[in-house]
Amino acid sequence: MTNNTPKVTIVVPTYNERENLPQLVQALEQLELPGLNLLVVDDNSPDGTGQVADELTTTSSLPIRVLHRTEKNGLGRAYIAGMTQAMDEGADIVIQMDADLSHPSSVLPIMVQALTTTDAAMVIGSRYVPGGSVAEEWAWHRKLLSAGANLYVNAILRLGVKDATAGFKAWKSDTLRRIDLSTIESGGYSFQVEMNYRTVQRGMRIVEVPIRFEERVEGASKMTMAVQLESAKMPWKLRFGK
Ligand SMILES: Nc1nc2c(ncn2[C@@H]2O[C@H](COP(=O)(O)OP(=O)(O)OP(=O)(O)O)[C@@H](O)[C@H]2O)c(=O)[nH]1
Ligand SMILES: [Mg+2]
Repeated sequence: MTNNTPKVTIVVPTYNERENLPQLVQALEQLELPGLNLLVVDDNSPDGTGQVADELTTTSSLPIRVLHRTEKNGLGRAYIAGMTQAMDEGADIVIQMDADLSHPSSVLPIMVQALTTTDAAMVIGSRYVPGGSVAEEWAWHRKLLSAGANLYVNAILRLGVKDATAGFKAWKSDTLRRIDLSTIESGGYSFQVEMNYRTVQRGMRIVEVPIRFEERVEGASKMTMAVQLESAKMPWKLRFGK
């Protein structure tokens, strides 16, 4: 890492998050974490999130860049483009975070510290380790689906992590280079599981720190049936495919 202060790039994919993004930026500004900067990856959101992001690049005290993509192409594809750009721009640490304020920014310093002071290759902001939780507003069937998805994924892939589907993660850039992002197959949310699998396959260590996962503040979920189907198939494909 360079000069002891690592360059920490948060990659935030957005699709129709115009109400949430300014609030997220404000929370990140307040952290005053040295080396912190933000890369927004917007898939040409119809609600104008891309323009909101552009405006934030001039008004925020945080360094912000916006990667504009032409169409909605799935969470996995947005992350691969964003993480690749972050590494090209010299990030030492790359963080994945949702725009909808579900992920507590207050835990970011702890995740960064875990990466810089231990041999962890990646840190998960985890709902399912002691001290972690999901918002009470979550309906019982959603809690069941989330817990079930974790059992399912771990039964097939034996990842050895409690929160295998989490979307709040901090990566050493070295880990991402070893994973070879360009060959990741997932288009949608199964990206999270595929990335964990690659990490474990290459013998690298994943550490989990507890978070409380909040209900999204504004806007609607982008979870679709097609996305869930891909997520259901991906563990089998990873385990038994070629
Ligand atoms: N650029 C881009 N961003 C996406 C896409 N799909 C989802 N996102 C973003 O990825 C993040 C996670 O999506 P969410 O809809 O919050 O998924 P979720 O957290 O499982 O669902 P909720 O709990 O209902 O919010 C959000 O910041 C979304 O705006 C996509 O196709 N392209
Ligand atoms: Mg969300």
